[in-house]
Amino acid sequence: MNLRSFRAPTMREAMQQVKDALGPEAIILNTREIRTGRNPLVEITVAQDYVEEFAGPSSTNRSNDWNGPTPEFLNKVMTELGGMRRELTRLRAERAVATQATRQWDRLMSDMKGVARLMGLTPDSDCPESALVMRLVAGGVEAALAQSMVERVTRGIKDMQDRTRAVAAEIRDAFTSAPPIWQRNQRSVAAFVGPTGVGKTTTLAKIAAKASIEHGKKVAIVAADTYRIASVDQIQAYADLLGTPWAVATGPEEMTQALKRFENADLVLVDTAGRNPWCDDTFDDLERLIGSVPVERHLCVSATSSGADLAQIVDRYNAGGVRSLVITKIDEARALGGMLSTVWGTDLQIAHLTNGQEVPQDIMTPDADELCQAVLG
Ligand SMILES: Nc1nc2c(ncn2[C@@H]2O[C@H](COP(=O)(O)OP(=O)(O)OP(=O)(O)O)[C@@H](O)[C@H]2O)c(=O)[nH]1
Ligand SMILES: [Mg+2]
Repeated sequence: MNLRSFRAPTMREAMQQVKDALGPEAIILNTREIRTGRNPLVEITVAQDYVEEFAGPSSTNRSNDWNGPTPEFLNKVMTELGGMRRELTRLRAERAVATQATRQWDRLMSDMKGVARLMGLTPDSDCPESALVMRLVAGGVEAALAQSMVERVTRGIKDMQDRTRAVAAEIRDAFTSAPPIWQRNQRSVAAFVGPTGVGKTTTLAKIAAKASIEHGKKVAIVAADTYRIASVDQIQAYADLLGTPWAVATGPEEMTQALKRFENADLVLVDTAGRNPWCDDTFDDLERLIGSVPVERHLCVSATSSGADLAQIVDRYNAGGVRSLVITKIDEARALGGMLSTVWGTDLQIAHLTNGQEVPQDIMTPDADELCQAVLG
């Protein structure tokens, strides 16, 4: 598009210039006042080629027998109109999608509020307590636990930041850590107990490797999981890899013999069978196997379990005495708040977190600040 500007002291004079130069059909695109010198000027910008195309090249000297816009001009206008129509259709479609997304989002929020109400929460965005509870629930904390913790900890505190600080301090306190199993000063016998498939044997192998290779401990392994086919082979494979002595114990006598055999080891690691925690036989068998020998029990639970399940699993195993917790598979968990259920209301400490399948690197000691941040966001 070819633009042309006309300047004059007044609008009337500027318009006259336009008319004189391009005729009355000139298409005005913009007018503005210019204050560069002492006296202000008016500037009119017109689309010159539109005038020429609209009225023909001779439009400026046009006589009264003008017959309307040229066919070229009409073609051009029609093409541009077609383009605009397509653009409008596209924008309408975009707006429809956006409106649909907004409706879906509103429906989702309304569903969430309904669920929260059913859970006994009060998802009132104006209520600061509720905002904190929702934040914890979003971090994976069980709803009932989030609600009761926030209510108890923030009672009497008015300021929102102080409330958040109080909750954070409570979470940090709950996540106290036990010393790493590979760093004990005295000889210890550590049995890994817990539900099926949570990573007991893998964790044992990680700790065996850390203790023997990085901390120079004399390590021995007892394979006491004779419930699952191939579990002994798994232990043998790790023991051979690490050059660690090992033995199998299928019952209490063999367990006593194995511990006697390894009485000079700094650290004896006992692999137990993963069993259904809701089944009483599980605990009877476990007691029969390790109940009468001096063994510390380290409960392995997976961070991928729900907070409610974790709380009950810990309850059941803690009845037999648990020395520390190992929380496994944090790499697979979408939120870590469920972990709060393992320690809340207990004096249990977390010895290790595991975050992958690689032996020995995917194991770490917990950091209360980091865990608190992961839960509270
Ligand atoms: N992603 C992930 N996988 C893990 C972790 N720890 C163990 N695993 C995997 O989980 C699976 C089960 O691990 P095991 O060590 O055999 O579990 P277990 O508790 O001994 O199983 P049972 O003896 O059958 O009860 C294996 O595929 C491991 O590689 C972890 O921290 N993260
Ligand atoms: Mg195992």
